[in-house]
Amino acid sequence: MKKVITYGTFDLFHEGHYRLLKRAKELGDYLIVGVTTENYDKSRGKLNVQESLVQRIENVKKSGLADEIIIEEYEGQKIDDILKYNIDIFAIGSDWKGKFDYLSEYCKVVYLERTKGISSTQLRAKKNGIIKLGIVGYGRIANRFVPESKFVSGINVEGVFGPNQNSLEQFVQKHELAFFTLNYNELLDRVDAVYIASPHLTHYEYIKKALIKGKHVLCEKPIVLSAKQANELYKLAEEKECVLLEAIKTAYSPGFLRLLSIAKSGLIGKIKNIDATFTKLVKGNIRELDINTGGGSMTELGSYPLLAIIKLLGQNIEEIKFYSYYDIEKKVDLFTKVNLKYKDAVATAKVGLGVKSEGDLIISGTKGYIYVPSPWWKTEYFEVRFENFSDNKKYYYKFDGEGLRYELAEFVSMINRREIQTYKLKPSESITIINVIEKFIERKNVEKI
Ligand code: C2G
Repeated sequence: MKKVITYGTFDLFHEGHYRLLKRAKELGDYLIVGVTTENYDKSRGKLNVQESLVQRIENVKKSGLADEIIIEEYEGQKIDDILKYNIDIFAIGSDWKGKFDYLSEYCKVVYLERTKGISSTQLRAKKNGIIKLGIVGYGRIANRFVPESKFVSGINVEGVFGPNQNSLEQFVQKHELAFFTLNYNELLDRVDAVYIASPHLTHYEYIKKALIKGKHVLCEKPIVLSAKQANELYKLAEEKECVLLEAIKTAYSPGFLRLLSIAKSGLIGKIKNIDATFTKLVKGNIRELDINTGGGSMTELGSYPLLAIIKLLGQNIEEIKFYSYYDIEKKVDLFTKVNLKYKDAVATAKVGLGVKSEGDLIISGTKGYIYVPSPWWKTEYFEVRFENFSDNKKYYYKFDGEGLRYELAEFVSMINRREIQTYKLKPSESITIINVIEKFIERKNVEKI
C-alpha cells in the first residue's frame, strides 16, 4: 500500500485545497492529512487564521479525501510522521517548491501545481470569503510581497497589472498567478482589492480609480507626495466605505506596536527627544535616484523615521528644518537631516541613499531612554535603559520574513471587520507624514550642506 502525507492550515477551505488533496490522494492508496495547530501557525509566522483547529479539521473531513487526519504541532514533525506512519510520498503545493527537499532522505517529495486564482462562487456565501487581490507593478517590492502573502490567511493574489507585457509574463509565471493584464480596469473588475507597488507618482491615479470602483487599496509608501491629494483620497475611501491603507510595514509589526506602548507608558518618563535614522546606500540609474520619478532620500525613506516620531510625539509639529546633501547633477538629496520641534519635545530624522549611518532609534525621556538597534524599522529587539543599569530591561519580539505580512494581515482584518480605519496608522497620521515630505519637496526651510 502506497501511503501519502500532506499538511496545511486549510483555513476557509477552498477549491485550491480540494484540488491539492485530490491529487495527493491520487498519488497513492492512503492519504494522511496533517492540519496545523494555532500555535504551530503562530510559530511559523502565519497570520490571520480565521477558523479554529476543530473547524479546519472538519473542513478536511468534509472533502471526503483524507483516510486519516492528524494534527501538526511542531517544527520537525514532518520527519517524525514520515517515519512513524511509513510514508512513501510527501506531497505539497508548488508554492513550497524546494522548501521540503530535505524530506527526500525519508520518502519521495512531490510538489503539486498550486491552483491559480480562487473561484469565488461558493466562497462568497461564507461570512468572510477569500479576498481576491490584484497587484499593480512588478518591481522588487511586489516580488517580495507575493511570497509574504502566503503567510496571511484569507487572501489570494490573483493577477498583476503593469505597462510591460514581458515583465508581466515573467511575474505571473514566477509567482504562479492566474492572470496578468495591461488594462487597469480589467484588473479592478477581477479583484476585490489591490496592492499598489508601482512608482510613487503613479499612485494617485491608481488609488483613485480603484476606490471609485469600490475596491480596497493597500498602497506602498509614500502613498502620494501631496497632502492635498492624500486628503482627497482618504475622503473618497470613506465615502466609498473602502479601506485605504498606507503600507509602512513598521506601523503594523508586533514589536513596533509594543515599543510604542512601552514608550508611552511613562516607564521612561516624559519623552523629550527622538533620534531616528534610516539609510540605504544605492547606486546607478535607478528610480530611487531619479528626481523625475519622485526619487531622493526623503521621499524614499522619510516615512519610516517620521512614522516613529509622529506616533510618539503626535501631529502638532511647530517647526521643521531640513539639512540636505544633494547630488548636484541628479538634483536628488543623497542625505537629509530633519529637525522637528514640538511644544515640549524635539526630534531628528536622518535618511540617506548616499550617506551611511547607524540605523537606530533612540527615544529619550526624563527617567530613561529606549534604544532600538538597527534595523529598528523591523523591530525585533529593544532595551529600556536607566541611569542605574541594573534596572535595564530587554524586550524581544519576532519579526517574521520581510514583514510585509503584517500590513497585509491588518488590511485583510480591516476588510473583514468592515472598519476602514486602524489606530496603527490613522489617515491623519499618514497625511502628517506626507505633509513633512511635501514641505521638503517644495524646498521649504531646506539648507544645503
Ligand atoms: N494550495 C494550493 N492552491 C492554492 C492554495 C493552497 O494548491 N490556491 C495548497 C498549498 O500549497 C498546500 C495546501 O493547499 O499544499 C494547504 O494550504 P494552506 O492551508 O495555505 O497551508 P500551508 O500554509 O501551505 O501549509 O506544515 C504546513 C505546510 O507546510 C503547508
